[in-house]
Amino acid sequence: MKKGFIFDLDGVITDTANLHYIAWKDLATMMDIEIDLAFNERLKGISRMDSLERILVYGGKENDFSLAQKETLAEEKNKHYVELLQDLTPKDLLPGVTEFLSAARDYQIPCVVASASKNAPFILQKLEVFNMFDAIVDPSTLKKGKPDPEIFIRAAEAINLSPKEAVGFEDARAGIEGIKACGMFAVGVETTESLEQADLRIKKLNELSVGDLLQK
Ligand code: G16
Ligand code: MG
Repeated sequence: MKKGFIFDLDGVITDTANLHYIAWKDLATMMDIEIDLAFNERLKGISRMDSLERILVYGGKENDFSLAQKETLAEEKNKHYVELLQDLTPKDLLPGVTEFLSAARDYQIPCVVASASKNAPFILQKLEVFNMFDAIVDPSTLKKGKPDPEIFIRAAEAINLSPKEAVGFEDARAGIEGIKACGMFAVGVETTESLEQADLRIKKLNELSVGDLLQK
């Protein structure tokens, strides 16, 4: 019997991958690096600084910048990304999310956000679902990013559960790996990536019944 739900944000609650892509692509172009949508898949679920590192390695420029310069570049990308987030509304919630969160509330099942994004609280406010969550893990307090399970362990702790008592929802391979590594039941939301490692694979949250999931 499961007692809590742990949600990734980008790709599960809403899809801001394209906004991340626009902001990264602009920054990469400025550095003479060409990225495409296929490469963007490799940035899903990966923290801001790790994403920048991957872009620099991809462009063969990993030794061209100091840490301070990289921090400035990451800040620039974030400024652009936050500008793009201003237009977000509840219409940008992925199908079935509101219904699923309401059903979880009816069953008195706590919900937590385990996102690599430091913008998660702002995004949840724009989507008008901030109050549907009992906790949001602060990614700046983590030692390691996904695929490390730390964020999912911390999310379960926030609602006084062990990872085995919770269900984790993820759209990225790195996230599914983290969920499985701490013994949590993994629901893979397959948008673009296929998630063979997940215990249950769906396309949209509205395919699931909260009652059935709690029995897993
Ligand atoms: C998201 C995205 C990643 C992004 C990361 C950090 O993670 O999938 O592409 O790099 O957050 O975001 P920010 O720059 O806003 O801190 P998730 O875990 O919600 O899929
Ligand atoms: Mg994601």
